[in-house]
Amino acid sequence: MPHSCNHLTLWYAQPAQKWVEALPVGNGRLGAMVFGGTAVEHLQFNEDTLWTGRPHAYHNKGASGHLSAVRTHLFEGRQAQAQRVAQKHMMSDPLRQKAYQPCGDLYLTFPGHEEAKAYRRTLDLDSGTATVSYEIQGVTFYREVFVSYVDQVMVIRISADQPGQVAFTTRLDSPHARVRTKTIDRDQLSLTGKVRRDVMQFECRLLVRIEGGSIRVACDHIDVCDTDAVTLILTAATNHRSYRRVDADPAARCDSVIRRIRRKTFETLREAHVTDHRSLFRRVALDLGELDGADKPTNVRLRQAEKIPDPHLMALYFQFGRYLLIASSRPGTQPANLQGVWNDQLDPPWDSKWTVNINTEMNYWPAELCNLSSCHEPLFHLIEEVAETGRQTARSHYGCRGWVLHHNTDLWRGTAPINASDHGIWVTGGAWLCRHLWERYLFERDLSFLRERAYPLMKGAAEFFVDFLVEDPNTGWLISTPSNSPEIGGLVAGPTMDHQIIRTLFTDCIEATRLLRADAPFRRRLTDLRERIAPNRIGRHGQLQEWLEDIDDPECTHRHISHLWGVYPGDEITKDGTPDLFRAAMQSLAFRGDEGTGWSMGWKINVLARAQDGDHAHRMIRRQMKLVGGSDTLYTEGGGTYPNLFDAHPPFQIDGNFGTTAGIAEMLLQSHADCLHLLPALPAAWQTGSVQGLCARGGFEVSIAWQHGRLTETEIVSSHKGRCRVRAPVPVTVEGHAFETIDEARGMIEFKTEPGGSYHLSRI
Ligand code: FUC
Repeated sequence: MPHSCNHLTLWYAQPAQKWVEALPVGNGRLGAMVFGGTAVEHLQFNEDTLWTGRPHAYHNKGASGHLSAVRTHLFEGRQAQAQRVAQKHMMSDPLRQKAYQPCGDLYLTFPGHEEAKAYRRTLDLDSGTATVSYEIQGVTFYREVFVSYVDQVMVIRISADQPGQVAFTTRLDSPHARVRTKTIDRDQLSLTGKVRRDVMQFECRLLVRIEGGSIRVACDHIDVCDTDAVTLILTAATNHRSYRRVDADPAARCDSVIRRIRRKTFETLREAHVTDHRSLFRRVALDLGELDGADKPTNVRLRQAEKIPDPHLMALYFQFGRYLLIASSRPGTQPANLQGVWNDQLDPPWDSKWTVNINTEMNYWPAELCNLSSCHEPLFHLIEEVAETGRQTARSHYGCRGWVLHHNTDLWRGTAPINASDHGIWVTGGAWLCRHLWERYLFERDLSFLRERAYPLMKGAAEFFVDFLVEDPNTGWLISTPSNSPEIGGLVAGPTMDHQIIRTLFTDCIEATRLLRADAPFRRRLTDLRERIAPNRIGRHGQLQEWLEDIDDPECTHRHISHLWGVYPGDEITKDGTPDLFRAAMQSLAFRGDEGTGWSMGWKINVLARAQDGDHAHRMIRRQMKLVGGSDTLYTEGGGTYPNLFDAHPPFQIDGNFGTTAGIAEMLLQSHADCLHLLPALPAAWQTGSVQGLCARGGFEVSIAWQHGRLTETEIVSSHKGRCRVRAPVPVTVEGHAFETIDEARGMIEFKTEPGGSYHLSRI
């Protein structure tokens, strides 16, 4: 029996009591939390299109008629009136968006399994499999759970090391009211349900296969007796077809999935899953060094790491982030929402939506860098859809062309401002998402992607701002108004973040039109407007101003660091390129402080990586990995990490996992400033280590090794004919190839590349 205790395994010596102790598995569409109880196993599962609501256009038809009044109030310093008018006339209809829903619960009851010995519960990141094993009266029982993307099913296998020992009762349940169960074909249970008062319908299907022994199927449960092993196969589906249509047949969908796997053995299903999972997961390896005690349970190690940093646990956390993206975002699925694909509540925190004033984007920070480019795909599809609905919102809320997305969207692709005008009216959500399209181009250099998918969406987002930007009567600059600096300071004229995002969008569009040799008049228009957008400014405390006026409060420790967007994820403020602004940005960061929600800390790690401050970034990772979840009241603790390594906002929010994963990579490799910067922020605590398979802008895959804090060797694989510029912390040579020294002081060299060429750099 496989008993994984390798370097890529989370493990625990007891079953999960709480949801944030259970272990997540998923295939992007289906997700489940495995609790691992001995007498009762509980798998709480989700299907990513099960939401409240129905197809709906949220835009508010008369809104744009009030735009000029709101602007005038803001220009003349009447913020409260501006917010009042906007709240009354310019908000989404209805005011709130809909919520992601849990789907069901699978329970297995094992009589006589209360007292178990040698208990072990694991999540093997490398095979994408959760396991449970324990011993009862000399018999070892073993469970294995995975969710296959290839076959679209969750597979659970229960076995024992002696024949005829496996016996249990299984049933399906759901938190939704009025669900119905029935049996199908003497080996299946079906559960059907409906989201209360809404149109969403779903069905879950459980197929039971026994080896030896007997099976008895009742209307709401299945008993298996005296079997050698049992394989349970679960799938689920809804009637969702697209954000406009909910006319699919969940039963037919389940049928077709079950039909396709009917003849496949457990081994075949498992092998297909593991091969698929590893084709993504194994692209990156990370070794940050070892510590004695790496074989202890993960929760124990988290506790210990509060005293002694555990580099191996950090590497595990990094790989867990990559694992979560593979498990929550695959081509054809919904993008990872605030909780990825995992949610057990009918009324989840912030509706478990896609919040785009930081959270959704952060989910995708590791996608390109950490070699999971295909997992980015669902986000691109969402952008295509909000670009459609966002066109109506642009027109009816602002009388503008192009498309706009405010700070949230849901399954129905709402794009209008929600909740309250003081933070809901924030116009740069779509423009920020467009950065992801451009970044994909930068990483892969695929001109057809740029031409066919990215640029048309980027252009639509830019067109909105061509119409929306207005001249500030006080300064003469073009500004974004009304908007806000997420979620602080209320509705204003000209928050810094908006200008950074819009300037970057214009710059990216200008570059795209050059590459595509298209749209020259539009390029000229953007070039002209870009010069007139309000610039970044340094305020009286030496800070980067968050607003047009110099009103930042140095005491404010708010979780959002929106005006640092230009440092990360943007790149218009860099340490070497714009040193004064960069210093100001770091002053702003220092005022905000290290403490924060999970995602706030995740963002700060990336900014500190760009500041090339490895030791501070490392302290932030330790803070992020502080174990929380000891108490029942999730909201009472600060940001950190739950026993299952899920990020605590609190409550659970997956963005911090992804932000920290990206941050760890960003400490080892950067490529935003016209070169591959090797080990830009290596902390003293990571003395010796290596990373393989990170991606860099320009079409490169990079592996780096270091010893005693010094780079030893690097392998760069290029997908293109061109040039590669590398900045290394020690003098390097490119073995067997000519290279030029570009900047000796900064250790910058350049060499020619061929498609598929592999270049070995070593220390001179
Ligand atoms: C933004 C943040 C909150 C939370 C929510 C989902 O509104 O300010 O902290 O993450 O999104």
